[in-house]
Amino acid sequence: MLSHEAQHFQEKIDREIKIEPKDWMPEKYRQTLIRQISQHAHSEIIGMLPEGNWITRAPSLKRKAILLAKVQDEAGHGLYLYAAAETLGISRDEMYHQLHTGKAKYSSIFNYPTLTWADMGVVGWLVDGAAIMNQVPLCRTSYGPYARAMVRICKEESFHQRQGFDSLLVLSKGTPGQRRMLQDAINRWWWPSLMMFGPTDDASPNTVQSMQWKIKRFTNDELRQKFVDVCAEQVKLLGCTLPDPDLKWNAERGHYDFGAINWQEFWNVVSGNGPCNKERLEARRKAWDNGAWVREAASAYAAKQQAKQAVAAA
Ligand code: BYC
Repeated sequence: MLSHEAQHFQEKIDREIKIEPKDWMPEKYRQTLIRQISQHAHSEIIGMLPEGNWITRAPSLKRKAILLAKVQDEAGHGLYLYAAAETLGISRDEMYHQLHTGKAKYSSIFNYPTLTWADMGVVGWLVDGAAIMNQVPLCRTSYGPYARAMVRICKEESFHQRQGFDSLLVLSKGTPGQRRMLQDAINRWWWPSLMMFGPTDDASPNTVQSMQWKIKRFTNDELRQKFVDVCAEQVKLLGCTLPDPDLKWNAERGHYDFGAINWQEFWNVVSGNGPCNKERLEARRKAWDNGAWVREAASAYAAKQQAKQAVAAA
């Protein structure tokens, strides 16, 4: 039998009333949100690294300005999300600690290397495209601060996806070498992008409860299918193909069928053994250590200001 508080909580969820930081909530709801939002925030911050890698090598001033703006946006997304997670009673220092010690996960996709300029466009098209597919429904997630952060993030992600596709369209009309580079990038990013949606529904321990609490609005497999359906059409505009011999329109289902995902590779990457896991975490730890003097100076300044105010008040 549910307690009065638990009943009231579930009624609000069922009536689409947002849960706010000071409302009563089950401990498991709070912990699920802390896990998901902090993982999401870490993904944004770690996600800056593979793209940041190309800022100095962008082929024109226009592309450099666009890439710079995109990478800065990702930092902003991380900050809104850390702030949303803090409303659930965890400190930012604790979240960073969880990331730096490998306790907290971040999206598997950012453990793959960005080898050519075409990767920048493909990351925009496929990685931001997958992110949008997952994040638009999160604008209606049941926890108010997370839902509100997602509204702004989705607007920016939509620009990211378009700039990626735009740069790929240019490559697709370029030299044979540029077209080969484009197809190669699609071949390398396609399967990892499908893995971004998480394990299949029957292997996803969190989905059932997250759907009941309306944290998630669609299951991992539902979102993955929508993404495949969209990309299978978009790739035609680039004159390219997706690297899946089993990709085929299924008129009966009204969806594209697609081939088997290598889940062993996915779990290998998630457990820290992907191509770039070590490099990514090292970069984050180094940034944290190098920033120690800034944190100390800011704390010393805040203490001084507080002392001054106390004297003035006395
Ligand atoms: N990578 O029960 P499940 C971006 C974990 S960044 C790593 O299905 P859930 C961008 C999962 O955490 C976009 N781990 O979990 C930034 C769970 O772990 P626990 C990032 C994964 O939470 C810069 C376990 O596997 N987007 O757009 O119900 C540049 C079982 O999974 C992954 C978000 O974070 C993965 N791919 O569903 C460009 C969106 N998948 O229980 C672009 C918010 C699963 O051991 N997050 N795991 O801790 C979500 O929507 C959900 O957390 C997921 C997973 C759909 C990802």
